[in-house]
Amino acid sequence: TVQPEWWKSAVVYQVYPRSFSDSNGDGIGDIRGIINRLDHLEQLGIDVIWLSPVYRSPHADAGYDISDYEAIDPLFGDLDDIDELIADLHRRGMRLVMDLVVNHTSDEHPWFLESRSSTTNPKRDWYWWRDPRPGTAPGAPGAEPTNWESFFSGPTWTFDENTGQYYLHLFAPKQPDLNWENPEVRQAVYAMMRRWLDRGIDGFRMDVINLISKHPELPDAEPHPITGRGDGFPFYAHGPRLHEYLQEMRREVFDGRDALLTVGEMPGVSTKEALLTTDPTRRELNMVFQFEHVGLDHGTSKFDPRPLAPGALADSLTKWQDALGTTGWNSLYLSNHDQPRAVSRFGNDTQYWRESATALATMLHLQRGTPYVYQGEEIGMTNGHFPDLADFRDLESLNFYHQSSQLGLLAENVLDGMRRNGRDNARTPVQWNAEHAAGFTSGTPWIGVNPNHSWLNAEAQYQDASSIYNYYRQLIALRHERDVVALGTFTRVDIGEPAVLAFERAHSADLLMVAVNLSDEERFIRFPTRWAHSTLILSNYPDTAEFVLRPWEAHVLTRR
Ligand code: ISL
Ligand code: CA
Repeated sequence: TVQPEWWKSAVVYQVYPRSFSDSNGDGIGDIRGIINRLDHLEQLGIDVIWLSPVYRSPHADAGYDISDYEAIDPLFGDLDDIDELIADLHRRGMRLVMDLVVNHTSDEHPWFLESRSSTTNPKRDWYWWRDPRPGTAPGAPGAEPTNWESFFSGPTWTFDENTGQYYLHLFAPKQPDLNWENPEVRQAVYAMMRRWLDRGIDGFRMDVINLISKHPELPDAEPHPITGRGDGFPFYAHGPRLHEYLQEMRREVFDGRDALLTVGEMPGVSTKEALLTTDPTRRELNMVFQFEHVGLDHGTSKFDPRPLAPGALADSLTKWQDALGTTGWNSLYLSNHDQPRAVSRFGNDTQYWRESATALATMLHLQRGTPYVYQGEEIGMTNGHFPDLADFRDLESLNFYHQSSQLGLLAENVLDGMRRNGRDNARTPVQWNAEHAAGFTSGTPWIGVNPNHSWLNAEAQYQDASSIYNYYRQLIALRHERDVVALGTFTRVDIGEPAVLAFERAHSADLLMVAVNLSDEERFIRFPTRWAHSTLILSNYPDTAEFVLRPWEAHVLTRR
């Protein structure tokens, strides 16, 4: 029988299929490529794969624009490949969670093709259609129904000549937002989800699920002085019916099945909303991805990065541990396909590459919550190498670049921002070995391989007992061996050094103390006296020094 809360002691590994492993030499990763690499994941000890979208898609946003939820894009394989992946994973005692992108579809989805065909089409109301702003010339700048700025630059509305109305897209024009107010939309989504579960998958990661309920009046935002557009987030996120929809989905899709993993991606979520969503008595989701810690280094935008204050990361994560406490549940992540590489962003990817990658992992994996490893993180992959504009692929970065040059920003500054925080950093091919294209493909990869694959690659780390990969194995094993890691309470311990995150975990008589130096400098530490007689069970340095944690040193102690 399936443990109802198995996902509390599970470690999830995110596969971004385009960049994981290419089996047929076309330069794009595919499902067969994943099947070929399952030993790497099993050896690591991971329990679940979260697979980013592999559905049929025009790939305007790398698969997050879906034109058929129930077909696999030929770039990635076919349904037989998915069935084989599910069977192979289950044979190994692992599970598969699929991405669910239902805030929007592709503009090439048959639902949208029908919806846009006429104002009287039965599916017209499946999307957000609105008249031009009164007193304006339809289609002209400023005639959009609201002044919201899209996530990918430009207005959130596109004019449709044929029917004289605008449709809403919080992301690219090729990603029209579904209208969840319409019960037919919800039922169509639930039916599709049920068919995937019947196929044998073990849960969903739900893309921008906090955007499915919008403020029905669609009010204007505070306009930016130059673009005239503003942040509509307060009106299109966490709308009045969000919790109603999530509870309905739970009943319609998940009730009566074995326990599944559900994680909602929620940019901008507050601790209060996260608690409402993950409190199990409310029957919504198991956990959410919150965004506070991945926004700490944003200036006027993500492409205007600011240095992190010492202790800012530790303080933010502690705040979330405390807020969700023993009522809600955290998902723990430092990187994914939308974020720069954790070791480059929060660590030191030159002088303390190995130390900082393992320190960050220790800090994250030993908190209360379900940890997520993003592909390549387990070998300490670093930000990509993008000398020129032509090296970038992601539409978010490219749109931002073009909008910025229209506004007269200095190209070199904008490029620097893209190099630091652009999403392509996470999307360079996984570095399997030191050979051609890092062993990712026999052909030409769709995006440049990081030149550091000559020394930074999985093969070089398997046999090296002190490698990042083998350190992750120990951390993951610890979660599986000791209930305190999955189930223990979290209490931060103030040791007088803001750059050190120290915390206790307690589960009945089993106690852990975790102390991580999140800086390039040696830090003095004194543990509370109750830790005087304890055993060091894990550390990322080969030896210990008295009274100090060296740069990025991490200690895990236990006592009973
Ligand atoms: O990376 C971001 C832009 O700065 C995030 O705001 C991101 O757009 C947001 O987290 C939503 O992400 C998800 O939905 C997007 C898709 O492009 C991302 O890849 C996905 O993770 C639209 O489907
Ligand atoms: Ca391929």
